[in-house]
Amino acid sequence: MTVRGFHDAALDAADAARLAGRAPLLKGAVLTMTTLAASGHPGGSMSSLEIYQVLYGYADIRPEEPAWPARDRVFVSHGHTSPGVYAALSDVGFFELEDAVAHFRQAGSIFEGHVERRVPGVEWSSGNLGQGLSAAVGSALAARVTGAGWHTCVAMSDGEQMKGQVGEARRLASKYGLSDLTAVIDLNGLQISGATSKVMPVDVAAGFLADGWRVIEVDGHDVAALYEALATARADRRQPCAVLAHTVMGHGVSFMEGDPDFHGRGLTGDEYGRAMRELGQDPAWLDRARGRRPAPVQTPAAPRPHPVTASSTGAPRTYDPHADTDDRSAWGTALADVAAASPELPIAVLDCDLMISVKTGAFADARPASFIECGVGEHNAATVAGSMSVNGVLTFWADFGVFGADEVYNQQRLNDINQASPKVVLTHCGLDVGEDGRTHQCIDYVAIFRDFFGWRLIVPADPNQTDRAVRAAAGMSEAVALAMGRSRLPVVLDTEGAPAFGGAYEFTYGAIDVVREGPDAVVLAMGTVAGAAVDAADTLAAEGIHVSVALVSCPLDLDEETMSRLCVSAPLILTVEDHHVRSGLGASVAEWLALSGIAAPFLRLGVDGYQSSGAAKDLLAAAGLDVDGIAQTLRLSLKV
Ligand SMILES: Cc1ncc(C[n+]2csc(CCOP(=O)(O)OP(=O)(O)O)c2C)c(N)n1
Repeated sequence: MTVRGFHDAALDAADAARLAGRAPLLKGAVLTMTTLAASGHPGGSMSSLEIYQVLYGYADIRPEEPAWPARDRVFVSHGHTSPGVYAALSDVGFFELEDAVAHFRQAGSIFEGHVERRVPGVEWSSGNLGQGLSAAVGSALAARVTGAGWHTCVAMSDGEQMKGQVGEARRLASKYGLSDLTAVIDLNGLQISGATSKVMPVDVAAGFLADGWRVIEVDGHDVAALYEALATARADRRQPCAVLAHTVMGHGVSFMEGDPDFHGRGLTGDEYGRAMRELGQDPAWLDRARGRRPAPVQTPAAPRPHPVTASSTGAPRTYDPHADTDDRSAWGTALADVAAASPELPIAVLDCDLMISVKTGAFADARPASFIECGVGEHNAATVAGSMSVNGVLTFWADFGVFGADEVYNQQRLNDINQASPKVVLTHCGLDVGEDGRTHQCIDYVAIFRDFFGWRLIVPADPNQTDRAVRAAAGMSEAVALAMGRSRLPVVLDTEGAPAFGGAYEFTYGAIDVVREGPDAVVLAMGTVAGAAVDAADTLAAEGIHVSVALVSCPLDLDEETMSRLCVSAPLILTVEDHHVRSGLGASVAEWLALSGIAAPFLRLGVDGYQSSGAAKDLLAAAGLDVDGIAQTLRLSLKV
């Protein structure tokens, strides 16, 4: 019997015969579940079926312990072939086949139309084509950073080879010599609109070869050949390998073979009967499965390992009022401190050719093996970060806001769906980007992260709060985005003239920090313009106008108690932010007021259009977001 781990050079003949003998049953399961659900993707599931049989049959995984930490990682990038994945996983014992067949694509079931991480054996939810290789690269990098010995495999389709992110991932794998990584590509030559060669010609082998991979071509329905290719790939210690598996869409059923119509539809009753008879399977399976569908799903969702977090993060630093520094530098320094305080902790920092601007150089110098330069490949970097975070590494990625958030919205969304916990540090947010102009002004980061369910967003007010927030984020098990501008900022001072966020201050997620108290108005300010809001309040105080200033660092989770205390009887509420005025802090506060039934006079100061190139101080002044502008808005609104 062939043992798990692809250590034998060839598949035992009895094993090969057993797998080949099971394939028609598993293809019958694919047809039964897609016919019962009247939707799904049988064609690709059948072309990939033997690939899944061999991967799940011989990777070093434990069906009885799906989260075994040392397991090989098997990723599936073309998540629409979930029927094939579920059939093959059940066949090695991850769950009962009938459960998946009966509950495929049923509301509330874990057996979704695209593979989902809640299904035991599934490493990564996919369905947005082109991201799976990046997830696998993240896993292979995580094995390296943690010193673990697992091998990573990823199954992909030929259609998704058109995506640019695949090229980004190939190059990163090759650059870092990830020989513990194998991709298997189902080359069935078809996709939704017909022949892949007509939809968009791609020379798959040439692409992998050009990027430094080894390429092995096999018949993707020959389990012995697939096994041998995967064993060869695994034994290769020099480079990552791509196994190009030549397959047939709808394999096993004559009228389905080679017909792209079966990419994405279930069979009619008549077609189902004919197909099952060809496969030697019982067409009565459909009615049996239908009978079971109203019963609850039996398979428990897979356990999720707790992500790695830092418990010691070093002594916080306090920047004094004359520090003349920026949040970016405070972040980079705090990161280096966290790494120094936890020398044994697996930490990685990803960069996309902006190390100098995003201030990760000190970490790169201290931990060069954990500093991963992804080049101009943000889509890949976003997914790599997510995957590393679920594979035992505290993972940071620092980039400009427009590239770490706007550019990669869908990758961050998929990280959310996967409950990954990367820490993404977004610099150059708002108008505060230097003189780069509107293409670089990330004025929508609150809006972006508002759309997700698991992400936390932190927008610190000054370098001291940045320092504390970075250390706190390193200890959080959630995905965290930290957003900041580029400029040097004033240190926010308390009423005694001491740093408001220095000394013993500790960052608490969701807290609102009230740094000035006054009865005439409430100013809720965020991020880059927090210091200006405080100075505006101090200017007005000298004129006899006393306003409260509350600094909101967590615009997606407003502290109820503080909001109520400040807003219930406020004569005027003003939000101030270097962000799109419709979708940032002002939107959060408007929503909070409406949901709380508070009808207070309410104004929003923010960015109401893309701005030109120019110094941040000039752009912010033009938007009324400097000290004078904020003070004047308050004077006019209070009619004094
Ligand atoms: C990023 C992205 N774009 C578009 C789609 C819609 N879509 C689903 S499958 C598919 C292509 C199918 O071709 P292939 O991946 O080769 O799968 P096969 O037909 O062989 O099953 C497309 C365009 C998607 N899922 N993800």
